[in-house]
This record gives sequence, C-alpha cells and structure tokens, in this order.
Amino acid sequence: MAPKPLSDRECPDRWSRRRLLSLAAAGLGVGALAGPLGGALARSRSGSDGEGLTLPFDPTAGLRTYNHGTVIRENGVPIRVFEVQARSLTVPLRRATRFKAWTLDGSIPGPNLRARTGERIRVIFHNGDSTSHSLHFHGIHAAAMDGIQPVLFNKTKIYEFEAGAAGLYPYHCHVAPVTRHVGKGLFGLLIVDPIQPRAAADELVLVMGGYDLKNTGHNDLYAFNGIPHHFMEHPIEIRQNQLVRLYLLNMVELEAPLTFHIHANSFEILRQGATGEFRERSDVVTLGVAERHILEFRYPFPGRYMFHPHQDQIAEKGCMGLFEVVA
Ligand SMILES: [Cu+2]
Repeated sequence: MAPKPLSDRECPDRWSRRRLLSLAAAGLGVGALAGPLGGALARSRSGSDGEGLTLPFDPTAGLRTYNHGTVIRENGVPIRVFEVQARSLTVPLRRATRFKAWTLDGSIPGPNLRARTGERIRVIFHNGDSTSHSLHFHGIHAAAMDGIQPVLFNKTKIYEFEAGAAGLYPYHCHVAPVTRHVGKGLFGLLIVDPIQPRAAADELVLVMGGYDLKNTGHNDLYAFNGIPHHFMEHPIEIRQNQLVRLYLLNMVELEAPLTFHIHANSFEILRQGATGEFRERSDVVTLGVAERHILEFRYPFPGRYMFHPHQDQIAEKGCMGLFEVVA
C-alpha cells in the first residue's frame, strides 16, 4: 500500500531534528540520512579562487557531486529521502565583496538532488536561518506540497511527492519577495533520471545565478555555481572526445531570458531534460528564468574553450568559464 500523502495538517512543521531522529530510532530509517551536518558538508568543503579568497563551498565540487538521499521503506514502499537545510553564509564574491547569502546546505546552488522517475520523494527541509524560507519544487504534486508557505526559523517542513517524468526540475525558496530569496542563493536542481539509464557520460551541473548586491533591483555580479569568474580561474577539465552531459539551469532573477553558448563546438539540446529521440543542434540555447536543458557534446580537439551567456555584459560580470579539454 502506498503511503498516504501528508496533508498540511499532518505535515510536521514543528518536527525538530530530535523528533526526526527519534523516528529513526523507532525503525523508520530517517536517521540513516546524510543530513545537513553530514553528507551535505562534504559538498561544502572550502575552495579558493584565483584571487586567493577562501570560499565556504567549492563550485568545482558542485559540478559533479550528486545527493541521492537515502532510500527507506514504509509499509513496503520505497521512499527516497533527502534532508536540506537553509542557513545564512557570508560568501566572498570578489576580493572586496562579502555577500551575506542564504544557502541550502551551505552552498549556492543547493545540492544536486537526484532520483528516478516514478519514485516517491520526501524532502525534509529544515530552516536554520533567522528569516523564513521554503522549498518550492517544480513538478506535479498536491497543493500542500507546493512550498509557498514560509517555514519559520528553526522549523522543519516535509515535502513529499512522486518524481514525475524524467527531466530536470528546479527548486527554490518561494517566500516573498521571491526575487530576493532566489537572488541570495536559495535555489537548486532536482535531476530525475529515466528508468532506462542514459548513455554513460561525464555529467556536469551548471547553474547560472545573479547577485543584486545593494538590493537595487539590478544584478551587479553573475556566476556559474555560485562564485563569479570561478571557472575562468579553475577551468572544467573534460576529456577529448568524451561525451559530456551538461545539466544546465538558469536562475538569474531580474533579467530577460539568457542564452548559453559554448565556443568552437555545438551541442545537442534535450529541452527540459526530456527523453526520446527529439534533439536539436546548436551552439546557443535560450533559457528564461527557471528554464533548464540537457546539453550533450564532445570536444574533438584539446585546448581551452569558453562558455558563457551571449549577453556579454553578463558574461563579463562573472558568468563565464572555460572547458579545459585534455587528450
Ligand atoms: Cu527564502
């Protein structure tokens, strides 16, 4: 028997971490989670950029790190359980810019959550920040799971739904003003894999974001995976002729749609991460806010190749990087 979806009333906003752990002790398996103080921290290990800044998270690690959660069984039904924590973090965006960001599990974007089509997903969201936040998932689910109700400081909310068709599903805070909550870092990507696995590939996640540093309604800096210019200083190493599968998401608020362009090559586009035969080929693709695509490509020649939105003023303010293709 499938577990009943949680109604708003049953949904334990007031569940404390202790309560969750006591459930685990009662045999419900929740304690097996890689919690925000466990698995998530592994992704948030410090890096540094070309300016010698010590970063609270490593955008390069974020490229290829996936959070598969933990599968538990309730009434014989498997449920893939994730635990995500919102918290404030000071992030050095440039040498002289310390930005008070809002993060999920201590990084921007939040964890790359990964499940398979048809699975039941449970996201245990804990708000460890003094401002109210929420997690709103794109996808098909009950109203009570839609993540538009603020979760207060130190409260926990459980979102539970079925993973829909294979593809890419953004998630983000939906507390007003949403532009500000997203612009300060509260967004990420859920990848839903098809039952039949896609071909083996070097899989990368790149998420574009913008920073309105002075709260003026205009972005001052932009980034792939949280840190402006990071992938110019730390090119993404890929192998010559290796199939690369790029999971690409645009979460740049306050802007018209952006493009994404790679140099000296073209890619196949699977819109919204769809499966099936239909593919387009281009070297530029357009993404409105929250749009996402899978791009597949191989580099036939070694060397360094740029990638960036073709809105060059945005690229020059941090949303630009390099692939280092090695033989
Ligand atoms: Cu928020």
